[in-house]
Amino acid sequence: MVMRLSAESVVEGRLRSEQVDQWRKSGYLIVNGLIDADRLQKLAALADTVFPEAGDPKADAITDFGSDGALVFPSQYNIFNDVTLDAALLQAVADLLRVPMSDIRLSQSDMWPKYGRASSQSRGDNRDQRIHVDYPNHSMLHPPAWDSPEAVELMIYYSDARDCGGETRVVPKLSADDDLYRYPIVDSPGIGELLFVNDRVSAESYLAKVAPESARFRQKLYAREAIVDYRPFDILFYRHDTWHRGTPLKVGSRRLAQNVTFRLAGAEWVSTLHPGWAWSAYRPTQFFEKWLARASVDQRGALGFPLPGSAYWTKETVAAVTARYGGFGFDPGPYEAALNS
Ligand SMILES: O=C(O)CCC(=O)C(=O)O
Ligand SMILES: [Fe+2]
Repeated sequence: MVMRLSAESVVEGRLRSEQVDQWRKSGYLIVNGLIDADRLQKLAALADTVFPEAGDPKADAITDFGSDGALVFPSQYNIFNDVTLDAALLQAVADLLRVPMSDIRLSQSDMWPKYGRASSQSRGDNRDQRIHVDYPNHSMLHPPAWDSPEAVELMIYYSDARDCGGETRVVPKLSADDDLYRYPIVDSPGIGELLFVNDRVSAESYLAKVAPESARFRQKLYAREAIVDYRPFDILFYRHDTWHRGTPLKVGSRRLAQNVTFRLAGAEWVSTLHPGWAWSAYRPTQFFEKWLARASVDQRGALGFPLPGSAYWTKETVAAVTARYGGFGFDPGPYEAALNS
């Protein structure tokens, strides 16, 4: 019997210390109730209109992760940005990494659909994924020692596993010297000289030929998988070094989920996965400037906008930044106050 994991609730918007410990020791944590449900409901309704319905021929071309830019940060839709940088979410990430909120930076937010099909189309298909860790496309390096995590990955589910299946599976880390979490983590396609293959059957037959010891090791990972039995608005917190994979959805169904990643401010080798915000600040609608002007100090901080008290802020820079964003409602108050304190 494969173990089914379900969400624990969050009270008063803050993870309990046992929940933080679980993420830090086992590599995953599933919670519900962290982000306001009305907010998530609004975003779910938006995503429903952005992505093709199950059965729409347009869905046929979608066989891998991501929205291809349709719903990534920063978005023309404020609700997407505000869920991405939700205050309770930022606090939870800071709690998991055991750092002040000023030390975390956003490096990914992508909301995407997955569709249920009877068979995988190619080696790159994400229908039935090979067991993997996510660090290779997030980091130029390798995750540091287990006890010093530098990033938090999370997945917000907007669908119900009872309707569409497609449960993510994770391999819980059982102890500090768990064999399945041997270091460095190299037993996966796409690491070192091993070619990237997404589909489970193709990946395992490839590895059986070119890396038989890894292939045998991976059978133990599959044997220890646990199922994330998600409900709408559950959040799976995991890590760049957590073994996990996506599994097939029920044929004819659609799952909506959002992947978000935060890194430590100092971990510059953890890249931002989509184009980021640079070119967004030059759009005719000025959506990014408008959102930034109204964002909270902490939301801006998670993008690297200097916090009150930073050496960047002087009387002159406060005035200059206000000259840029004041017309959109930017309040220089917090930055000014820190100058005078
Ligand atoms: O679809 C899922 O449940 C997991 C996706 C995933 O792990 C990935 O695309 O890297
Ligand atoms: Fe993954």
